[in-house]
Amino acid sequence: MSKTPIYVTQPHLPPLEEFIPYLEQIWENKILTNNGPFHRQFEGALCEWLGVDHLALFTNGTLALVTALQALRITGEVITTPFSFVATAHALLWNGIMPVFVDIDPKTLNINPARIEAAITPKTTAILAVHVYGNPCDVKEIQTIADHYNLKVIYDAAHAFGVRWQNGSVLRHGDLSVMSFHATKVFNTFEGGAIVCPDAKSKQHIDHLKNFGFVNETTVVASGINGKMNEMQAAFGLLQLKHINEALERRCQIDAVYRENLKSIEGLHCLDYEGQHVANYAYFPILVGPEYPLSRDSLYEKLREQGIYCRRYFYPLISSFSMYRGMSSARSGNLPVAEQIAQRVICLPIYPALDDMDVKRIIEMLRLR
Ligand code: T4K
Repeated sequence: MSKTPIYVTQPHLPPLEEFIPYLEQIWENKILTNNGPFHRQFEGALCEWLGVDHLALFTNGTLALVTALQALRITGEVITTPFSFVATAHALLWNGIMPVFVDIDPKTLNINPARIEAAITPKTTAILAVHVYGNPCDVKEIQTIADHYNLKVIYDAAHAFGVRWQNGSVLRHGDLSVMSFHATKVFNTFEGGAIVCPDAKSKQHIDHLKNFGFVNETTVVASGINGKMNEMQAAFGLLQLKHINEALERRCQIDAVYRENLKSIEGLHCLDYEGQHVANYAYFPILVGPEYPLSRDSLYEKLREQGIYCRRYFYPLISSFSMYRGMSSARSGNLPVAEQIAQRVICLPIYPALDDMDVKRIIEMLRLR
């Protein structure tokens, strides 16, 4: 039995020798950043692969989120989910915006559109929703509410690389969608991110914002930031794109094996997501029910003792961290579904290098054998 630690995820790395020619080219032309040749190539290749018309690359997803909010001039209050990585709400606070947490849907674990209207106040300017685990939000319903109340919609699509919904990329919905290419994601550029934009004009504005507001050598049009992706990241992204289909295929296989085997383990439940979408198998969350002999945390510890490092994404809820917990939308009782899910969820390892023996070993552990 393998004693190699198994993590919740591991980056999919192409053979090292395939990256050398890219490095040689960077060394040769000495352009390391600032919209260099790999950056330009990668933007085009990514748009094509994702099926979107415009995107702006960023050095990481969090700066992309912060910039997306700036680009849309969002202020006041923004309705969002407590069940996400903390960067979602932090991006609001960094912009001086008050997050207003709304409970999640028990099936999708995404923001529950039926709870949004009650949270809207005269100060509300936008909805910041998250396609958690890559499962699409109810984009239609969210847009209907946003149109009615004249709100912007931003999707934190950090988990949604390659996800398709109704014959197109899920990233085309909302005013802007923000992606992350962090090492732990389905597709990575070490660190990285992007904003998917609806048109060339908004992309241009975002390109200015991520480059200090510079339009040319002497003109600054906004108090921008440095959010640029560098040439090393872009080159790695181009190479990764060549391998993304095989990575997604392996994730899909692992997902299927887990689903089949978990059917016979009482008390462990796969996510009952019924969305008609092309998934990316970014995460494999399960919910630990009362019928299972161990609590979620005991299972988490037991797996760790065996070198299987699962994660309880997203526990604790964002709303329970000290900078949020005093807010009225974070009060206990306002977010019952999110609170319950955060106590029950555990994400099993899923990544292309996980072999069949590893998956078998994890399943045996879950059977408590
Ligand atoms: N919005 C959402 C919804 C997000 O999930 C995230 C990021 C963001 C926004 C912000 O995007 P970025 O600014 O990060 O681009 C990780 C990631 O750091 C974070 O990017 C991600 N979400 C979050 C869900 O997970 P941690 O603290 O759990 O990561 P860490 O370092 O504990 O890694 C988990 C496991 O992955 C490790 O046990 C081993 C493995 N690993 C990790 C790294 C970094 C590797 O094998 N190699 C590596 O290089 O936050």
